[in-house]
Amino acid sequence: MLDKVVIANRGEIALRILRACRELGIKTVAVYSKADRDLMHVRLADESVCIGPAASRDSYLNIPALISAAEVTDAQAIHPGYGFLSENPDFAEAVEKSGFIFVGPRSETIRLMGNKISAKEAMRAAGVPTVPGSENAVNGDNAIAIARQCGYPIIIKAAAGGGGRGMRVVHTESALLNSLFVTQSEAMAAFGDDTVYIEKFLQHPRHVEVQIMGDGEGNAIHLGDRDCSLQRRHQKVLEEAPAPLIPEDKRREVHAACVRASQQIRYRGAGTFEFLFEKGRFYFIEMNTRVQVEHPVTELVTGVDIIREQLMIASGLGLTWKQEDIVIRGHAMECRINAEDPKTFLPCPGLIKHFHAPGGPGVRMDSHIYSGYTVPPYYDSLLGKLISWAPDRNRCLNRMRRALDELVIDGIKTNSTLHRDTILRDSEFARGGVDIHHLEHILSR
Ligand code: MV4
Repeated sequence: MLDKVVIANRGEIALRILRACRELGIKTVAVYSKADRDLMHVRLADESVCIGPAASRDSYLNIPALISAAEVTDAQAIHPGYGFLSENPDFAEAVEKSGFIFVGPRSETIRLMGNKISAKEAMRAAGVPTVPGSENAVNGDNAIAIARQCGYPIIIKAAAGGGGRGMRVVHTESALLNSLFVTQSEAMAAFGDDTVYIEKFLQHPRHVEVQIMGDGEGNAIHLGDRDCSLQRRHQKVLEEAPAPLIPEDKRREVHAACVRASQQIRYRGAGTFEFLFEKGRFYFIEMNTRVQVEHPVTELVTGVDIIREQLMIASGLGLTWKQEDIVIRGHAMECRINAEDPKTFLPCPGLIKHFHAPGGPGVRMDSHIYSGYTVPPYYDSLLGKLISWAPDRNRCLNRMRRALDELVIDGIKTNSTLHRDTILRDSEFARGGVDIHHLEHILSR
């Protein structure tokens, strides 16, 4: 078992990682920026190291500072959490070249999946269904023919993009070449790589993803799926597991394909296959090589502690669970609680005068905030995640409504009213299976 781990993150996920380490008897090193001295996990960690000024670029994204923190504390491993450097192959490589264990996949796997063209190619080769489109890079010479083959509308995406960055929808051939050049130059500016590819544009998909875990030696399991369709401007707002209203044969098929692919690439750690689901079919779009914000809904329906498994795998102890022991039980839902104005969606940092977390049966709150904590303005506005579990989806919804009524966060604005008064009162959402446009649709009426 690992002896000491550096937690290269902040906020709720840093606290979540600290909790898993504690339960495994692993010592923890918190790293924090000058704006983050008062973070909950910094107080609880065995050791802590200030890694730089408030700006992420100078602290949570500072690779030498993070590796130095592992060196001075004599830690063995670095857990990147999500965001920041979690999917940066150069970071994973630097960690391992410095003699530390990166809690995540090999850097080559991160690099393979970071390029969306090579990710799709690897998945296609493993028998995972992908969105129809160009199998290679697209340029001014081949774009027109490829787009005709797909049929309009098409979407142009940056190979180095992902998560909604660097893409453009094209409806007609007359708009194609201009859109291609604009997407290429935006991709160059954003990622230093102007490679783009084309896909058929799906107009009303749901966003369904499959959680997998692999030991790096060719053994892998799936932990079922999640529906993350409720989003605004590519920011997920509410997630649930399992994805509602998917035919069971289709569900089994996509789970099996993800396990096969994970085994084929000898995937190590926690990973997520992202799919668009439309008209009864799954289409792979991207793979995330990190633990995700919404991992708790999967934990609640499987009973698997995903962060513990990541640490077990990084320790070389393999997976605790066999596929036949994984049973999806009941339904779970997660509301992301952000420090933001529920009307304008603008961030609202500041002093939390009073905080009370909901509790009772089937309720979990993953949050680092406390009464008297000041939310700094420098980072994303996630205050925490309120998660409910119940034997079925309807009871899970009722339990979430009840939990939101118990939540108290005084002093700053939050989006908890958006959850309680808009999303959880919407009859179409209550039926289940709404598409990725649904939240923006209900917000516009
Ligand atoms: C698409 C798509 C429709 N058709 N690809 C956005 C984020 C990135 N992961 C991929 N995205 C999309 N890719 C094809 N071929 C629609 C989206 C999309 C989306 C996907 C998932 C969740 C929210 C979304 C919001 C807008 C667009």
